[in-house]
Amino acid sequence: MPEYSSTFSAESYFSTQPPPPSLEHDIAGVKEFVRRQKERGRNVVLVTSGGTTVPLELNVVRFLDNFSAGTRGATSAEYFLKAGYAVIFMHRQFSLQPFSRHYSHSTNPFLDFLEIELDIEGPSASVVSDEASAASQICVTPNKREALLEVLTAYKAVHAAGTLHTLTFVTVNDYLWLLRAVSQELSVLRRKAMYYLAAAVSDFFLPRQKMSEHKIQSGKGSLHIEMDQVPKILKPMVDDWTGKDGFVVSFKLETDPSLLVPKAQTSLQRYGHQVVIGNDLNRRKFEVVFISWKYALPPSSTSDGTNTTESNSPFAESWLRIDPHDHSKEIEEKIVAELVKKHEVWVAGAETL
Ligand code: PAZ
Repeated sequence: MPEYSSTFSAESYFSTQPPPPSLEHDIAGVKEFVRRQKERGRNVVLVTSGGTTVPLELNVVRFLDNFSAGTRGATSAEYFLKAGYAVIFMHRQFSLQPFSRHYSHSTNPFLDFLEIELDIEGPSASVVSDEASAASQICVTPNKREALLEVLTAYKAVHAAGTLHTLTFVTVNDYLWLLRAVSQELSVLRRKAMYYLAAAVSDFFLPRQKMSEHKIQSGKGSLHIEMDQVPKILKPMVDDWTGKDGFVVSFKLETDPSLLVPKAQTSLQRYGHQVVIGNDLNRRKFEVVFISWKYALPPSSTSDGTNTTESNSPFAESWLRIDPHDHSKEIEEKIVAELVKKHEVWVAGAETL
């Protein structure tokens, strides 16, 4: 491997940091999935979801994590499936997944709505014995049946259609290697591929060459760790890995609301993709902002997109909102509906959205 340097371009990252051991196997599965969807003429969306970790040791005991439960990704994946897309769901191991997210162990544990119904021919219901459990059946609590049936029907239909392919990552290194390889596989679909990057990706990491092999010992007082910047991969993703044809949607998470729109605009300008969805940490479940291009393809002029007045700004800004108190609605339904419309225009080959 080439020598390690402390600033990483995407290229130097991949030539100095090792791929995850499962990469080849994972990509063989993706290749086959994409081939089948291409044969059927389906649009395919890659949804990334959940947070990446940064291990501090090679034999990892401690790691830094990025905030994300995986709600945005798992919920959006369901709406994309409903809209007829095939979905590659690339998520952080053990974060929420489409369909099973409705029965998360912490918010809606499934054991709580299952009931044991004892066989009337069997032993008395008041006696819990091995014999009784052998003669009993498991039933769903009546008032939970309708919702479960709806989720289960959609889940079984997706399985039967073979339109959902799941991949997992844990570390930021797993994520970067997978993202590159999956994007390259998906690029054969040209404009029919969408990339929906909702995962919360670490900005800093410890290169393998700097990591301690064993658990960092605590006897020496405070701990000082200098981390390197994770390379900005959106540019190579847009220009190279997806062959410039993919419809790329990235997310921008901020906690200072005044930064949301300018940071999303800067990101769109810098990477030249199609849409940035901005969300504020505390309002993300009921409000997001779409930043896209107002006129045509990203301007390739010398303008850096700053110092523009509202009327000559190249950016379109549109807010999507739902009622924060109405828990029967999910903002991802609106996000996905809006993206499907924009993607249709993109697939048709138009230069404008
Ligand atoms: O997974 P979740 O629903 O808890 O959170 C979703 C999110 C806020 C991580 C996502 O919408 C997002 O903004 N992802 C990009 C984060 C970033 O700027 O790195």
